[in-house]
Amino acid sequence: MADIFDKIIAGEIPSYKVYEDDDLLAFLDISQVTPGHTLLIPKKHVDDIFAYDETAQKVLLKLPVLARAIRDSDPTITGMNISSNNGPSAGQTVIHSHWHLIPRRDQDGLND
Ligand code: DGP
Repeated sequence: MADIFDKIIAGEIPSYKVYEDDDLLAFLDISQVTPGHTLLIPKKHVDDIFAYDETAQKVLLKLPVLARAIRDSDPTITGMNISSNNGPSAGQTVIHSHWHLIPRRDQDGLND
């Protein structure tokens, strides 16, 4: 059964796309923890990191490239939280593997 991210990939649900190639898609998270909060996903449906194959693993090489591009797009971004919840017991709510890239700014106060 198609999950919500499959529908975003298919264009059946609108999203603000940040990056796309044959295997990967990045788009803004609907609930922005901070401005620019982005999700990076493999287009091929894999539930979680435990199911990664060679195609899904391309996400892992794209993470630092995308992180740098997001940071470089906004001079106020000075850090970034990057994480992935794997399995409902870990807080995963959409069962299609995804990585959160959450820009951080000095004003967020995490280094106070
Ligand atoms: P997680 O809790 O790690 O499974 O994160 C799922 C994320 O997916 C959550 O931060 C909100 C986001 N999300 C859920 N539905 C949609 C949607 O329809 N569009 C977008 N852009 N993001 C969504």
